[in-house]
Amino acid sequence: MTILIRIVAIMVSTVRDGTDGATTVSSVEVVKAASNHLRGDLAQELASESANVGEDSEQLLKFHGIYAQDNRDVRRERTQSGQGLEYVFMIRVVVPGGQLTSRQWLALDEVATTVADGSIRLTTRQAVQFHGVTKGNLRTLARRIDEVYLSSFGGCGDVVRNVVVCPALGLGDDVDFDRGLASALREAFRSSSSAHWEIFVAGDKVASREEVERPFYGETYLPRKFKIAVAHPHENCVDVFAQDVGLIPANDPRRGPGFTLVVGGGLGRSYAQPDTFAQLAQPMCFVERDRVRDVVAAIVEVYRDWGERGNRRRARLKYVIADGGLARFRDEVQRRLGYTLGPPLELPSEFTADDHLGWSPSPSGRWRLGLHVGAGRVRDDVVGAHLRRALAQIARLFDVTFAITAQQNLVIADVPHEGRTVVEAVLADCAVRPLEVLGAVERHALACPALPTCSQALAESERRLPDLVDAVEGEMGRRGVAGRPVQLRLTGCPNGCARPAVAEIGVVGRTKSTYDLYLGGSPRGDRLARLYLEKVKLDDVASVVGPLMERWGREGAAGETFGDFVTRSGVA
Ligand code: SRM
Ligand code: SF4
Repeated sequence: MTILIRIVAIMVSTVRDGTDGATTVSSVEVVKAASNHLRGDLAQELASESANVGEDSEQLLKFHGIYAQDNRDVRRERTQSGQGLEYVFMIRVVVPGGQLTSRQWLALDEVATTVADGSIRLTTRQAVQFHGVTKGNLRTLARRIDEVYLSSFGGCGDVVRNVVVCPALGLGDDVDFDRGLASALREAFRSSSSAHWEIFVAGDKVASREEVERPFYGETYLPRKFKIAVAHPHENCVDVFAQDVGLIPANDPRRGPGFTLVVGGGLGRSYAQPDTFAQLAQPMCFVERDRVRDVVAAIVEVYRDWGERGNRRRARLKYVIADGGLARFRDEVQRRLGYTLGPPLELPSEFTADDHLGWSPSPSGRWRLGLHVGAGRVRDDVVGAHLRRALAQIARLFDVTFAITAQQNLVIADVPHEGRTVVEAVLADCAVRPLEVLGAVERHALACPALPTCSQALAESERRLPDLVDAVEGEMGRRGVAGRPVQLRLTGCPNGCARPAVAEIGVVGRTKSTYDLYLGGSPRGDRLARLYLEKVKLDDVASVVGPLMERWGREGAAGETFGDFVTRSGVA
């Protein structure tokens, strides 16, 4: 990038905050402004011999759904031996509402073998990640998934991210709900730059593609990421209160079907910055169905203009609302819309969370099977099981829908009645563990990828989850509460990608060998867990929670969850 472009970028990227005062912008803002709608030097850098890309391109790649990483397992020895880092890339494919066809699944399965590390990783936002891709294979991957109408564009970066929808709702269980809402929102908030197509798919410029960015993104896009989820009217498997905007379907007697809109949630924190915190989204208004897109666009615009552009750690919508107040924010959204928003409806009193596992009939007369996927990692040869092979076989046999859940699991939907036994036989043949043998903690446990790929990881996560689950389940057996469901979520740092901040037991990486222990979130996702103990070794987590679980068994009310018990009894 030439010096002149950078200077111009610095000048144009001085933005104004809500108080009309000029702010200094971060270096990422400068890169965005000078990028010619997310192009920068990407084409040249991808064509170069080098195994990695420069810093500016790293930032731009994120908008294309690509993270530049290195294998941290070998970082030290390679650096010591002067070899340099082992550069690999992670690609996050956008899957609105988590739904894929059999054909799309087979394309992902193929890519996992041909250009990635052999695994398909289902994310906590119903997307798909590929790990261990080399720079030279990025275009191959983009082209292959484009053939089945998939893309990683917008999987990361300062844009509206993958829209999450409760799978039951997305698969059409509620007649009042538009099954296509996730895709419609994806389309509405997808960047209109043709940069991704040019650089990764077509390989050259296609004149007919749009060149003007959408008004709500402008030249410098959003201050940071923006997350939207749609809950089921009666259950919260998507963690709707952890989102920038959460939509809870509701029926207003006067205004008809629509959504209670909650706003300003987010779970990431930074140890280095005490003014960062996890925050639940608050109810802001009721929105009629046909106004959803416009209202969300107005919210995104206010965030674009008022959000922090200097300190990226405080650049999320939750801080705009926490600092300026919900009333001021709502007033501004209404002013831009030109009409008054209705007050939010009462949240449903029975708001539970379903994990969508096991067989269930669908209203269309077909069947669904929810499969547990440990930490979302679909691969072969995990303790003798071949889940990836089984899923590919099912995709070849049936025209089904694969619906990824926000718990990193997979629902195989639209299975014909007579196909049930075939699906079961395929799974058994590939030694996929049936639901009945899963432990109560294992069934609900989540873990983020952390080491060796995540550059932000302070500690292990996904790789240590099985040990932690075994230890907690063992402790529960000894404490007389075996088999009772408990939600355990483990992350390698406080960014909170597996949402430990709302878990009954949240274990959050603090140093290489210690974790902070949070207790008291709720399976309904409507309460933050509290810090219980700092710097615990992972091997000690089970023995720390053991005595509390024994008390839960002894003193807890009938049916009371662990998170509710520790909160009610004041333990956490
Ligand atoms: Fe996340 C960054 C993985 C859901 C909060 N997240 C990252 C990165 C990209 C690390 C990085 O910046 O270099 C991780 C990639 C690691 C790797 O090797 O794969 C990463 N996040 C994930 C996934 C794959 C975790 C998973 O186990 O599935 C999830 C992908 C979601 C998707 O498909 O889009 C994922 N991340 C979340 C969630 C949960 C959610 O959205 O429901 C959160 C908490 C909610 C929130 O946003 O507050 C989350 N991730 C973060 C943060 C903190 C953001 C903040 O503003 O506080 C970061 C750090 C950052 O953005 O700089 C981060
Ligand atoms: Fe990486 Fe931290 Fe997210 Fe885990 S929680 S994937 S360690 S950023």
